[in-house]
Amino acid sequence: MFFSRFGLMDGSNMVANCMLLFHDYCLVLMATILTYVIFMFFICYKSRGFSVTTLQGSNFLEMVWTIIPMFFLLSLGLPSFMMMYYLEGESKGDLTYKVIGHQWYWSYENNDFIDYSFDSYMLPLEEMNVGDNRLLEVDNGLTLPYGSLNRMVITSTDVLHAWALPSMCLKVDAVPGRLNTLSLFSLSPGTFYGQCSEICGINHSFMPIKVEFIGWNDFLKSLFN
Ligand SMILES: [Cu+2]
Repeated sequence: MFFSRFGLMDGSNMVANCMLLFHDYCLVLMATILTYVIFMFFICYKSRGFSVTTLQGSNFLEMVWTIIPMFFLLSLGLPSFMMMYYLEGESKGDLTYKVIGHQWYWSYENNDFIDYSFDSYMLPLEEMNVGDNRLLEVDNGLTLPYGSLNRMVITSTDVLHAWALPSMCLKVDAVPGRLNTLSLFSLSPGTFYGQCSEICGINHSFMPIKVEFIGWNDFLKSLFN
């Protein structure tokens, strides 16, 4: 329990796990480069016989220290762009939800099958049941089918908010007058929590996000009931 708090939350879908792997890779790469630079610095500093003049005019060496960092940069840039475009570049999803931030609650709109919208307020302490998560439960959570690509369109009506689901490595700003998109995908059923992640006023800490993934059959039943 203690050591698990050093890292980020476990990823709950494919792209979240890719991002966590990429994060670890970046840290390892940076630590390796830093160690190497410090090590070389001490070698140069300590040894009197070693001088940079012996390295001047070496075409081979110049090629090596240009090409090797280029591969390091490519190994950082390519996966980063791939994940970024995967997360926000999707123009067509199975379902499209509009997420609107308000001071201080979220509301959701959808009209893929029927037109409906609802507000999602935090559940106060008095209304909670044993086992509920304090500051994370809501009265109306968002319910989505798992195994389908959900396109989230995020905006705000008053000030900046941010819609975030840490276990899916998602976080996007809700900006008044602007639509930001996200792809939300889960391979398994489950409940995921998040919180508003942009300081938006006095009740900033009290506008949680709850997303529940259920099967398509249950989802359609819940829509038409
Ligand atoms: Cu907010």
